[in-house]
Amino acid sequence: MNSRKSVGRDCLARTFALVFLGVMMCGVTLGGPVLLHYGATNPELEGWEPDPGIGTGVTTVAPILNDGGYDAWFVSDNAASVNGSSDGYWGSLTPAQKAVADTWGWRFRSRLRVANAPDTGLGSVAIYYFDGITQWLLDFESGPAGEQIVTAVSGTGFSGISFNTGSPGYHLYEMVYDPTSGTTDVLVDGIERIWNWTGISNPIQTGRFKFGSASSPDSGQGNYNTVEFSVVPIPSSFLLVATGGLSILLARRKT
Ligand SMILES: [Ca+2]
Ligand SMILES: [Ca+2]
Repeated sequence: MNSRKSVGRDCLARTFALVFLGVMMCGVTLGGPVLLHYGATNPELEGWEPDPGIGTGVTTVAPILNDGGYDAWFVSDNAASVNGSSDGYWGSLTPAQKAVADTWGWRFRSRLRVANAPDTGLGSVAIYYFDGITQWLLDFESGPAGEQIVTAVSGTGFSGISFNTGSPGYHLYEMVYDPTSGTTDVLVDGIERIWNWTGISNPIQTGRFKFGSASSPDSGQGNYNTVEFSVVPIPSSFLLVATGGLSILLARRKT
């Protein structure tokens, strides 16, 4: 092979490799937790944005310590009618984070409990995410013995697919979005309980996630121990395959 051509191709392959790895590293950097609430800390100190009704008589908030072994921040919707605004705490994705979330997926999880028993759901205790097309909302309620029930909302009036945990107290709820199928799975305490959920159409907002009351026509208190929205990083297995493929490409260029 002409040596000048060979050097040129090597240079091209190396440039491609650097650009490729740069893009991949950028994707990895963008992955991981975007915003986290933990324990009894005021979410505003953690970077969450409060709705106007937060801390008013309509919606009271406060720390709560050793609540069955967990510290938490509670959000209590005190209005049995629809609130003037949705009363919760917001976080937003940057356009770059939103692009990674759309392509590689996202996870929104919370360890919480509905404090009153019984308490109908109807959005008074909720976590949700707007992806620009669909709203993914988990609605929480409790039964007579305080057993915690989660509903993946897919219709009007907060109707949807429900799972009864069968026990009171805190549980860990996770929404995991699969960009391949465009559906979301719901895990409770690490076990998949709801799958192939398609959410509910809502193109009004994009790249925003929230916990608290969703302008509910109902009252109710949620005690939030953990709330975390994560953009899913590029899987390391993909990186291995990609870099492996690149090595083969470079080796072939050299022969
Ligand atoms: Ca309300
Ligand atoms: Ca309620």
